[in-house]
Amino acid sequence: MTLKLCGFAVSNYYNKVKMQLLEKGVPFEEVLVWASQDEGHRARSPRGKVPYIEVDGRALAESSVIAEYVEEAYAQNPLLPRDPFERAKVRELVVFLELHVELVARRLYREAFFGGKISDEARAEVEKELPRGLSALVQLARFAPYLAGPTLTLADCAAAQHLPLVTMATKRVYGRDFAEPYPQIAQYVKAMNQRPAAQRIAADRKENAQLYAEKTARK
Ligand SMILES: N[C@@H](CCC(=O)N[C@@H](CS)C(=O)NCC(=O)O)C(=O)O
Repeated sequence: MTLKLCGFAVSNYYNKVKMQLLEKGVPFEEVLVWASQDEGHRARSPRGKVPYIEVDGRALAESSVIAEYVEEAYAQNPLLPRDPFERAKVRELVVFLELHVELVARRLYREAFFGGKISDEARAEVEKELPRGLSALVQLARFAPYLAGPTLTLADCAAAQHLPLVTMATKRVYGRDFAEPYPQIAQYVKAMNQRPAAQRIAADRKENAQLYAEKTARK
């Protein structure tokens, strides 16, 4: 049965899983589902978030858990190295990206992308914490040419979605790109954007952005 990827194409977490599926060549069907607290949605994704996947009528939430499932269920084009320590190094990158980069930068999104305003306190905290997260990431990343070394891994599927938003959000909120001290980040994002998987994701995101804007305006 075809794996169903549920969510919407503007979501970077959704696109992280989508990139993995495309890069591995796993057949999947996309199902448009908005994040919501509806009971039906929460029955599949308990915090009302996206993405989740459906396999044989069973649901699985949390992008990192989904990513691990996909690696185990589909052996082709592996995105985790064989060596246990190297596998753990890829997971370390994914965790740093999520905890110390995405979740910090995310506090800016309301002001950067949704016409809201963030508190002075949040603004100051992100200004302190995000450079630390980026510096930690750059310390771990190899950019050779991929994040974990010579081959594409799950860390790239995450980074290709998370890193561009750091640049966009910090430029909008602070008027400067917090990733600028690390030119390797911009170079890497540019190279990742050339990949056919990334190009499809960008085209789908653009198409979904209109619908998403209409939906947000109706709220
Ligand atoms: N930890 C979750 C985060 C997913 C997430 O935050 N998704 C966003 C869309 S990018 C969402 O559903 N937001 C709606 C909400 O938080 O209510 C994962 O890795 O899947």
